[in-house]
Amino acid sequence: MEREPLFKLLDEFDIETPSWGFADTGTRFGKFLQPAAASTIDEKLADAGIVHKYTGCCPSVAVHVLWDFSIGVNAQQTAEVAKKNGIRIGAINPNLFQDQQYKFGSVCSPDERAQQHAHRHVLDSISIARAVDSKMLSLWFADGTNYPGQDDITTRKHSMQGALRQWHDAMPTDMTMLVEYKPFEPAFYHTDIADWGMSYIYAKKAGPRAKVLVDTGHHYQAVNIEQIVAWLIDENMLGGFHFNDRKYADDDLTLGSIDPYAVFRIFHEIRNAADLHGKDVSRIAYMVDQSHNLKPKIEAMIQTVTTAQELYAKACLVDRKKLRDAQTRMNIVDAEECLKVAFNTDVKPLLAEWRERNNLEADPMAAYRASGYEARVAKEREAARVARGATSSGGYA
Ligand code: RM4
Ligand code: MN
Ligand code: MN
Repeated sequence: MEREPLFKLLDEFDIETPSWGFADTGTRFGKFLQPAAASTIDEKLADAGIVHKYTGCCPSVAVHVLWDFSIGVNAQQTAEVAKKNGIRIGAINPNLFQDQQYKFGSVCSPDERAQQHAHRHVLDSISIARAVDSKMLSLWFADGTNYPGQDDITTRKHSMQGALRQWHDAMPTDMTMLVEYKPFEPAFYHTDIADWGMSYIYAKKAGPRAKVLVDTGHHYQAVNIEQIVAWLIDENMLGGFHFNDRKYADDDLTLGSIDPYAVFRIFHEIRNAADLHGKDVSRIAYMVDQSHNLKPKIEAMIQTVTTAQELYAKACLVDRKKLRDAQTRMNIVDAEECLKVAFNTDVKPLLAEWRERNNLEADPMAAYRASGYEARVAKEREAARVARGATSSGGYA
């Protein structure tokens, strides 16, 4: 592939970072605190701005309503803070799993008060989206049951359908609803949106602006995620991704840390859909959703987005003409080699060149480390925490 078209594809490849990826996170066993981790939304936005400054490909940041906006907060002001940091607010993630009312679920709960609470929260989230000019409402539900017989699966399905339809119609007309699925956890018997087929059906019933969100960690072992991606694009139903990697379940490790070839194969299907099948893939939302508990937050994020760029660039390099030819000749070895050759190409020099063209440092990680940002904010944030009388934040993020 020629340099120019590749660089154009890289120009268009934006990745959204999550506000919660800059905060202290942990597992259900505990949280290990980092002095430089962000605790306030302003700190999270400053860190997201730094990632964009060094990578040039992360112009927006996803927010989690309960973790990032307190009641009575002026959301427009938050959008201003983002702007000052050279970024904007991206997907709005309502929180439908933390409140005590949600013990038996949110919209699928048999408890009407939980359903109403969820309904109000999503409408509030849509108002926040309007205020910050966000075009994405990203929905993930912890809804499900823990024991056979606990509740009626079909009744719950109907509740979810009704709620999604209502919220879809409450969104501004230029807003997209993303419906995320996850096979289990925290529900351990059945989950109300357990796989991509369920997300697809819910999104279809909700309305034309609802699409499926694929979180790479939300599948059972060995599921062929790239096939799901190919199908969803072909059906015009792929809304976007939550990027992370996994070894066992929803481990939330950094993207490409365990299986970079799998990520490459996903990108290959996206490029294939565009180049071979004429699909418009320009509106796919690439978002990071990880819980890099032990890595320094900003380094983890820079590592993640540069890994995503590298794997995307490799997928762009697949010689699709040659591949089609090998497929037509039914030559499996030649066909597979097309993918392997692209995957094994060292794209680091190409990316360095792309960065230099965009007035960025060739090596974002080295440049970030040399800036001394982490040590500086660690000091400031420790002092700010002491002044606030806080030793650690209570919530997950
Ligand atoms: C879930 C899922 C969602 C995220 C929550 C906190 O596993 O990945 O996207 O918002 O975690
Ligand atoms: Mn997710
Ligand atoms: Mn997850």
